[in-house]
Amino acid sequence: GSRTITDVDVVVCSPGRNYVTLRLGTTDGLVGWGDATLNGRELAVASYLRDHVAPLLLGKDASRIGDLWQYLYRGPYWRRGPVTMASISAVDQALWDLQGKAAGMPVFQLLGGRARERLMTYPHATGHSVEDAVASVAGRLEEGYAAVRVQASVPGLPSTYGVHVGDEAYEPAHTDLPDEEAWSTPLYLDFVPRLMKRVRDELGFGFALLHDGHHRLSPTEATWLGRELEPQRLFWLEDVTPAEDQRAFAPIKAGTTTPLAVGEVFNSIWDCQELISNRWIDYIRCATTHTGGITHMRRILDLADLHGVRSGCHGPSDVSPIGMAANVHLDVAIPNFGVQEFMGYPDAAAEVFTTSYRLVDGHLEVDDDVPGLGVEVDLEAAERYPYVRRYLPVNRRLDGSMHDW
Ligand code: GCO
Ligand code: MG
Repeated sequence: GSRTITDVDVVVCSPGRNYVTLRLGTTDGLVGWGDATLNGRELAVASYLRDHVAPLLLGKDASRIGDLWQYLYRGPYWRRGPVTMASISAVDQALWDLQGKAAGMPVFQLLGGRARERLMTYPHATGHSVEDAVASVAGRLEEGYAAVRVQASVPGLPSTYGVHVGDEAYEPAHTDLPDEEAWSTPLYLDFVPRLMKRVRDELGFGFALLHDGHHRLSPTEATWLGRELEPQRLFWLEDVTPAEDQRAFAPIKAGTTTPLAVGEVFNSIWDCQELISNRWIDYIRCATTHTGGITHMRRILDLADLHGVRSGCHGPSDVSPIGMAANVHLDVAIPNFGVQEFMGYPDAAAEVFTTSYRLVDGHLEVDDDVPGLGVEVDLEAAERYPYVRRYLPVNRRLDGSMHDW
């Protein structure tokens, strides 16, 4: 018979960092989970779900995933945007989770079945000096990773985004009000080629090396950096310039053979349509949590495959283990998988979320026999970790004006 949605709950918890979790219950007693975490703006999504989406879902047939997606996308008149699309993502993930549980199959089976045994996965290596950063990469390689992203403090700047603070592990949003970071393009451009050369000189070319520019360069500066980095044969150079200006990537692509990755702040296929169809990028970085869920990510990844673009789903600690599971189920099934980012999670997150994917020798693997997305959520544990206000930093140039990041 049909499976009707009987309850909709939104849980915001903070086991080490904030997560927005959607729970859907159905008449057949199944529970589906979805992730709607939007770093630094969590409560806006929680309200969108609670106040505007929950009333629409009650009584709906949970098996009609595609139709419910259209209902939530076309229905409100107002389309796209991170809050709307993260909310739709959570519903869509929860519906795929329910569909898998009803079928007794992991979601990747519903997506066409397994295409690979394990996923090349990259963690972050960071350092306050070049030596620290090289040592950090070496440590990651010893853990078994075949790919590593490296960021290090830019000499002459008081702090650099993407690098751990003190002894704490790097966590994007870690302050009650936005941290004010400082930026200098000349200092950055002077430093990064030296950093990457040292990594290759000391550790060789036997692994995929990645770097994230966090949207801070102009197209001309980005092209220069891409060229300087060509001898280090990067796996990718990420987010070189703010990508709402898709056409800015045409000259960069034409000017360097360093592969380009973009997309973690995108929320729909329309944000990357030109980037992909013109082949201006090599990897698409969208996260299932921010891009309308599995239903819409599949379209983006199919468009990408058609144009020789591979996946590199966003996987920082601010995508919850549910959203990571959604990435992982897509990753194992699609033909054009590239790499999966995995930052790991704060220890307390494991009290709330248990997953059927796991890290083995630096590669993510997912079980064959756990139905749905394979994530279980302990709501009592979640209650022990109430929401904590956290902001991402802002980025200012040395003259005090705001810069992109
Ligand atoms: C990445 C990202 C993160 C983001 C963070 C913002 O590549 O993992 O750039 O470091 O800055 O997810 O919320
Ligand atoms: Mg990034």
